[in-house]
Amino acid sequence: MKQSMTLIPTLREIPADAEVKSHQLLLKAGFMRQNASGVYSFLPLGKRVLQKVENIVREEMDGADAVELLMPALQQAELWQESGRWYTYGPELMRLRDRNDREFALGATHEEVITSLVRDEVKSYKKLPLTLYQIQTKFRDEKRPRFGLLRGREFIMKDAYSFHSSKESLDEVYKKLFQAYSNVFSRCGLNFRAVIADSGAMGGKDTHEFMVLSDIGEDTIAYSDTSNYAANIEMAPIVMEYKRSSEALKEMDKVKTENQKTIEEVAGFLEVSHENLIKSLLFKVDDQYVLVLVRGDHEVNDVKLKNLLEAGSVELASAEETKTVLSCPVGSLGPVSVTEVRIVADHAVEAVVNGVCGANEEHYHFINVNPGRDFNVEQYADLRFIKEGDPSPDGSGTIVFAKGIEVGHVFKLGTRYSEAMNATYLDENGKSQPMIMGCYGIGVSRTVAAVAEQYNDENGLVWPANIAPYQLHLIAVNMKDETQAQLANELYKELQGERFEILFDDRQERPGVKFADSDLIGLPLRITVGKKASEGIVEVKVRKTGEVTEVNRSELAGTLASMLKSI
Ligand code: 9G3
Repeated sequence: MKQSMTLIPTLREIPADAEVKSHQLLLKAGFMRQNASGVYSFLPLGKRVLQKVENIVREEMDGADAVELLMPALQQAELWQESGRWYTYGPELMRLRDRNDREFALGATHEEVITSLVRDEVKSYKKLPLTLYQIQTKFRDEKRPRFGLLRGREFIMKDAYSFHSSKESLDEVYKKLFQAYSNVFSRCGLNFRAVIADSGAMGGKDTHEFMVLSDIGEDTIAYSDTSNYAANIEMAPIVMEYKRSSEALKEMDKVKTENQKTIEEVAGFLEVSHENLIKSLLFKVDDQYVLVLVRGDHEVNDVKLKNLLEAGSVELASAEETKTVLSCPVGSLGPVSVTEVRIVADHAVEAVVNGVCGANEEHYHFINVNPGRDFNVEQYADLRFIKEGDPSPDGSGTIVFAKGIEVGHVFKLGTRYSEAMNATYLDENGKSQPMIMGCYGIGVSRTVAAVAEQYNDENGLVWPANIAPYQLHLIAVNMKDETQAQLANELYKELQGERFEILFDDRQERPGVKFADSDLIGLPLRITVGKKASEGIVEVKVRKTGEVTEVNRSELAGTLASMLKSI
């Protein structure tokens, strides 16, 4: 492709509202442009990278015996009413009415559509297992779109759905797709981890997220410093025993804590360690209130709380709500003689001896509080976030945190949708059974941004050869110089003939501008036709290392081919 024929509007300045590298560079290098908040156009270079990622996804999905189809983005409300999700999703689900005033959703995901399709077309166990996938635009009206393609409101997802007549069959396909996902992200050159994730509202049990390690990731991964254990921090279970001190139980007493509100202040004033404090937080769980207790040095894990109570929604109660429900300010909350709400506690609380907690009276705390003697807990459970330094749940090593960008997510759904939507098959005994399902997503446009996030330097993008928009960037230092222009045009034709993907900067621009744009766009190899054109000698520069070699035009194709294999 000649640059005089395409559209690569590089910018001199970094756009002000772009906060992260990938967002800045994809805009600056002319790969994409924003249309609206969280809504982007892929310009020609961006589209080519997207295409490369999609092709890798297709190859790996087809290699795992999945079959591609294409479902509509316009989804009838009736389907979402059947699954119940029409009522449980809020403003994030984009809804519209057609000319006959019929209601539709713009597809945020396709469990309902695919289940209704398979329900109608598959009746016998002989047709199972069946794994279908699509690569398609999704719509989710994010409250705070940000970081460019990393959190958009319209994005490209590969979503796959598998249907089974047994759990073993689901496990088999899950494993195959798990491997396919690892292949996809490895081939994209990404440094990723598969982490145990929380299935959340998706129902099924087993689920993993594929996380690209990045400081700007929104998710926190808890991983072992010695084994390959890795889990989303929301999910990581605590597997440690809490030792209870052998000191004698003391008389509970109420003390004035005039100006101490926070855990820090109370601990400092009463000279107790955080491990000896009991923190009480009031949560609104669906339509009831629950008092949750954790040790002073721990934090409540709302996802574990939600899963324990099998709740639809879990929200920390506001200060006003707390005042209304327990008639005391948040800073003085405690479990002693609380009867208005349920009390659940993290296991660590059970081992507190002669602890401190709020006295449910402003400016007062209790000391020498002992669970079981001074207050009751309806249920002890693992309700806290894992911390760095905690023992790894798999028993080897200790936990370290890292930030991650979720680029893939695989779920074992079970029969959550097939039962809700009556997607059944006749088993070998002619008995009607609900299909067992799995679902598997890759954020394709998000993957493009994740690669840009991991592959850049002070001069711009540095694409891995596998997914670069083109393999070669051909530049003539001076297109007005007859010899240079002629050699450049000849090489352009020759290398295209050799099936290289080549971008030819044939613009009448100053060399400095061309070289700066070339570094910014980040193609793997640059061929410069310059003053040695008359000797048939060109320069080849590796973008990643900056290494430059002079090559005679007669060896150019062979040299380029071997260089592309090794970068
Ligand atoms: C919605 C909206 C947002 C959503 C969903 C539904 C996330 C929703 C979870 C999934 C699960 C899997 C198939 C591919 C892999 C992921 N955000 N999820 O279901 F209506 Cl507005 O999408 N779906």
